[in-house]
Amino acid sequence: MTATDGTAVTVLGLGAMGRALAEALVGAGHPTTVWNRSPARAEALADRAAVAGTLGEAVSASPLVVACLLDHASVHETLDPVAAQLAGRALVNVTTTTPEQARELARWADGHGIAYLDGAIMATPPMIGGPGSALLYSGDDAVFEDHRAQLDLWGESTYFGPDAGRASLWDLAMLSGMYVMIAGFMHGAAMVGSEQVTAHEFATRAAPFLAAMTESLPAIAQVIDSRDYRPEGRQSLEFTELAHRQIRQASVDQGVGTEVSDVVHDLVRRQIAAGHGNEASERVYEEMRSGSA
Ligand code: FVH
Repeated sequence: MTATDGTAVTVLGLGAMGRALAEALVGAGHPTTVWNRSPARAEALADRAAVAGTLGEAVSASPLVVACLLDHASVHETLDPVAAQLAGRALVNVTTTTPEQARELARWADGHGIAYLDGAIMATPPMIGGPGSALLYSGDDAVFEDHRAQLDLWGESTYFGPDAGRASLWDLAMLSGMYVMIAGFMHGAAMVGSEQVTAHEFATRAAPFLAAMTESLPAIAQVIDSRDYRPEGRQSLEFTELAHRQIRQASVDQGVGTEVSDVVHDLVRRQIAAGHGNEASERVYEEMRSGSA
């Protein structure tokens, strides 16, 4: 157990993630109070944490209250009835929300005299407190500074500024990259799977290839940030379009769905139709920024 400043912390929501957060606090010696809508999940921690009998007791037990619930609606459902008890306390909400939902919660908290820090967890529950666990925060900077020691127990903490929506925006942007990449992997697995190749076998080759491809993200970013889509040596939209046509034809021939690659193919074709065929494939970014995608 690490020596702590003894700050008491309350954790609301003991799903897979909330429990991991609470266990990290308990393990570091913080007096921890827990509450969960269905009491059985809280009772499982009774030997190490104080189990609050009511939500009001939970909130009143600590200067720092952490909410780790399902979604924005469940946060309001939980916190609205105890807004008065939360007044004067620090609320860190690590529930996944959209940026606008986070900003709405910040305004709600401000209206009730609650210091609000929004958080986004870039980790799975087993990763909490270990290497690779990163948490993004935005909102009240004093909450971030005053409770940095507690927040750092969960992973590397980064503060993105006073706009409470910022951490959520980064969170969902990174999740978009992850989900689309994994969908592309699954499409590839389905292609070779049509010839009895296991997904495992495909993964042994796809993982190092995709890892090598991610090394090119800074170079891609440089083209996008410069807004100069005619640098030497970049793959053109015309070339990328041909590759997508071939991916599509091969998928159809193998009896595999084309939905995932069709999305990218469409974006490429729209930029070509707008007269940019000879420009770098990074121009797809402009298609997305235009909001027409
Ligand atoms: N698990 C993960 O890998 C991800 C990693 C990235 C961040 N997320 C977000 O963390 C939030 C909680 O996720 P979780 O994994 O703990 O989720 P569950 O295990 O499903 O637990 C959900 C808890 O929320 C409680 N809850 C649901 N609805 C309500 C409600 N209307 N009022 C009060 N509490 C509610 C639920 O309670 P119960 O069902 O046990 O009674 C759980 O405590 C989430 O935003 C992820 O996106 C995790």
